[in-house]
Amino acid sequence: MNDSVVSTAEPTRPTQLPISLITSDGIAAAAEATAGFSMPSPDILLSLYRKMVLGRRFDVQVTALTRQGRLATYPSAVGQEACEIAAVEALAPQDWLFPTYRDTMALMTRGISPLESLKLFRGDWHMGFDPNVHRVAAQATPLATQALHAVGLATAARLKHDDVVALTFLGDGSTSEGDAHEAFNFAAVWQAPVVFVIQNNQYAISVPIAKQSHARTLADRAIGYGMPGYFVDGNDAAAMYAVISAAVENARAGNGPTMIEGLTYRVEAHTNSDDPSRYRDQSEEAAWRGLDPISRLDAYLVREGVLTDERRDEVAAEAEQLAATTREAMSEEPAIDPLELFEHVYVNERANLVEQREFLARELASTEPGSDP
Ligand SMILES: Cc1ncc(C[n+]2csc(CCOP(=O)(O)OP(=O)(O)O)c2C)c(N)n1
Ligand SMILES: [Mg+2]
Repeated sequence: MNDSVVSTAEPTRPTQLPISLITSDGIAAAAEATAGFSMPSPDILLSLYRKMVLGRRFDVQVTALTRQGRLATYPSAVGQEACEIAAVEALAPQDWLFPTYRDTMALMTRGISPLESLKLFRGDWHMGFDPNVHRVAAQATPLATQALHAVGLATAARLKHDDVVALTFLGDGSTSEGDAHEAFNFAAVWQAPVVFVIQNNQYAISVPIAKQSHARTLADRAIGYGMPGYFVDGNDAAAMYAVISAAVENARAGNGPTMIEGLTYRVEAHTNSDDPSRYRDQSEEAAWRGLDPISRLDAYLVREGVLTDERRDEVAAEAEQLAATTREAMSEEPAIDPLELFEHVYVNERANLVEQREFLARELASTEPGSDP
């Protein structure tokens, strides 16, 4: 590609209504709702179904373990399985995923073990897995920083002619961050092979999307940056998979970034320390639970004769096994040395940190069993 040529092609504009392949009743959507995207094959749909069921069971289990005090905190992605799983399913092994704190389900789906993926939220260790093994970056808590990292890695890959696409998740609220703007802009300027998947779950903790953005959709912003934008039903795994796959292939072919907004809903609390009843109506939650992404795919696959009762039972049994493995992984108390906090921060020791470490060491020594309090 010639870097001095600025593309004058009109980037794809987001549709008025979210792109949908399967309606909320589990029926194939009408042609005008599909924006020309095709239904994925039955094998892919079955794989999406299985991974969504496993992902949800894992997430529900982790939330329960957090209530039991086994983890320090956990942001649930229940209700967002179509976005989480379709994104992972659309990536090739050599591609990179840049997740947020909400995307542990995606980490697990990409092959990271429960023990490793949960270390961070357990307060056990900064990051429990080697990012190079599964090509998954650290789960970012500072909002939108992961988008910059994705653009950086993708730009480097392009310069090195590596066949690598970077996909990053962002929340609706995170799109208000300066880092998100910088990532979108430079991804387009450098034509980086990046796919931005915005999970519009309609809340940034207690702030609803209406107080966050006055744009018709978040995907509309793509046009201003000069990249294609897609507004998709984020509870429709078939649609999310079709659109994300096309964006990944487009990036791989050297055609630059794409912004995809999946319209979904965070049915659970922001984290276990949040009480959503203080800022939203329970009937709203109930309505969105009725638009469940797994039941929708289940209904479609049954109607098409692809999902049998036997297969569903097998997947459910596999999910129970995963839940048991997850409980087992969290059953042992990790050996934590609080003084490790000070390691890996600076190459050269800093006087104030040395002082703080010595203070903590004295505190720990004075609280050891048998010491005089
Ligand atoms: C730079 C920064 N500012 C503020 C926060 C505090 N914070 C944590 S989560 C959150 C809401 C983010 O909402 P959204 O991007 O929609 O993601 P969601 O949690 O809904 O998945 C905020 C403000 C933070 N982590 N980082
Ligand atoms: Mg949100």
